[in-house]
Amino acid sequence: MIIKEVKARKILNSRKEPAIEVTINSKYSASAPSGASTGTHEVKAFAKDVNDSCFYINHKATLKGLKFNTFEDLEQIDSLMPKLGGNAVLAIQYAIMREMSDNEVWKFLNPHSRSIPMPLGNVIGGGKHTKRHSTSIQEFLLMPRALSIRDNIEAMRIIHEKIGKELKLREMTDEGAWIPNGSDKAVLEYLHKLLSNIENTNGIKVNFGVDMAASSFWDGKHYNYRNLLNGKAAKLTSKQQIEFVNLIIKEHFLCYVEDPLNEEDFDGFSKIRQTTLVCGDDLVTTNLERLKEALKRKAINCMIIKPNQIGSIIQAKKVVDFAKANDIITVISHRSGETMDTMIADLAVAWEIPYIKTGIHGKERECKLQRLADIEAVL
Ligand code: 2PG
Ligand code: MG
Repeated sequence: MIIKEVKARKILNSRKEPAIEVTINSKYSASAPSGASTGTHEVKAFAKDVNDSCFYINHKATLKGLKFNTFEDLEQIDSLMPKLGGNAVLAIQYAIMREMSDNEVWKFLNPHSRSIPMPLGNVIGGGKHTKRHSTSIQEFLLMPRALSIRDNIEAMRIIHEKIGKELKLREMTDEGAWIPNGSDKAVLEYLHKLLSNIENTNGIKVNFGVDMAASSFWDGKHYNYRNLLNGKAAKLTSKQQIEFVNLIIKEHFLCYVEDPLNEEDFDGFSKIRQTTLVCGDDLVTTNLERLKEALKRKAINCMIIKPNQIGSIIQAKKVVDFAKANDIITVISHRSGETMDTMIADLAVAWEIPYIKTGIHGKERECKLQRLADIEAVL
């Protein structure tokens, strides 16, 4: 396909922050999300700001006439990074992929895939995803174990609704998770008990885990919990944090722990029980060099893939391939400030990524799950 026309405009993401949408040949559009608990090593979303990136795409970039036939051809866009920033590059690449594939990106990239990811659904949360007083742990995540995505979506929806009613909660985080009144420890105990009873889970085995996003409450010396237990704040040293995380993994059978330590503590990560999925998000930031470091230091057995952390679909694919070759489990993920773009669902299928973290509640989250259900129905 040849680019005849490119249009970029400012839209708002789910947090009402400016985001970019790019349309190619007046037909297919794509947009990119933004984080709140961003890792220090992420690329900049916009070189200057959204308006500047839109202006550059609309009036200065020489995209017209460029030809794209394969995934690899998208590398041509990577060179615009210094002028545009990662989110703008990604939105252009996504829109071109839609145009190349007539909106069937997963099929275009990997027609033989039969792989639908298991969802990780944020059901209770706090941290940087709300301005209200809440847990320091950012996300409490459901991992339903049915074989079909449809059944998994339904189980998560039922549990989400049940928790809201049972705990009489009204407010939600940026990602549509309930903001609890209790302590971090109380939430762990509650979820453990709730999910142990299969009657509460639509008859499906549902495990749970956490994204601690620990950099967001690390001050360089301590992990500062606002309400760790019984309404009491607590300051934990690195050593105490490692002990605490290992304890809750064992006590509550956590199947997944993301960013349990701050984003520079590779050695601390290596001391977390790797009988569970120990996942690096801010630690790795979808960056090949940081993944290599994490491997060398035996820090993780699992990692988050957020294409906009690295700002290029080509570079994100390299990271996924390298992770797979080294037996690191991958989890493709939404951001807390999301758009209606569903590309991560297609990428999960095309790249045969085993897990997707994309929330449970809210239209920007549900559209990605729906896209997976639609692909499953075709398969
Ligand atoms: C995370 C993400 C998504 P944010 O920490 O994993 O849940 O949050 O987009 O705010 O970085
Ligand atoms: Mg995270």
